[in-house]
Amino acid sequence: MNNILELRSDSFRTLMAYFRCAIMEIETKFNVLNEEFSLQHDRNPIADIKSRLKSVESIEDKLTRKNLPVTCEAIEKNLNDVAGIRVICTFIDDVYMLADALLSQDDITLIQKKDYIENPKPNGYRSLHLIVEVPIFLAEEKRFMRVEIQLRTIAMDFWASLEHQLNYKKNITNAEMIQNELKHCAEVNAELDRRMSEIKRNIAGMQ
Ligand code: 0O2
Repeated sequence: MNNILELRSDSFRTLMAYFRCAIMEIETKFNVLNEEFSLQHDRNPIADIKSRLKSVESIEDKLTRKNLPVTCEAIEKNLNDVAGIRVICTFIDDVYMLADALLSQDDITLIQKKDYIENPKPNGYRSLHLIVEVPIFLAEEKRFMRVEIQLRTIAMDFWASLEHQLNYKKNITNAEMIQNELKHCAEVNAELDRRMSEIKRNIAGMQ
């Protein structure tokens, strides 16, 4: 079959449905953890969960960029971010608590971890990225699907969303001043996260 046409085929639609199921599985796991934590601690560690399936155009672009054939097989083997979930947390501690709780579940396999909170990107980007494999249970089979999870605080999400709109992958030339300003904002943001965590700890100590 013509490579590009394969992305219009039934098998492609089925594969995308499997990725949607994987998103549902992971979202449910985070919702359960949020519920349990809020019962125990009277606050929600998760402020918001956003999910997205990579668009056909982005899938095609990414495969082509990587010199891979535009096929379902290549997607399953090589693309880790077709199913993406972003978990927006209240405090930095919540990011690691939720990541640890998810990764300790016996049906979750960690494929890759990138800690851009511990080691921010040179532009100031901060988030914890996990690639995990989760099983989805179909009528007659169990399939393991990969999902990219980005965990970050509200402050990190605020910065990343604005930076994405303004700058990310836009190849702005002569923009040293803008890059420096964005990096400075990321550092102010990180300080804000630290101070809010400190306030949380102080309040907890008073109770
Ligand atoms: P979009 O438009 O958000 O979908 P790979 O995914 O393997 O090709 P990489 O760069 O090794 O590439 O993956 P990494 O570092 O885990 O980053 C993947 C995703 O993190 C990006 O997805 C962005 O969503 C986010 N991200 C990474 N760096 C930045 C950054 O500097 N600024 C912002 N705002 N977001 C970032 P996509 O598919 O590249 O983009």
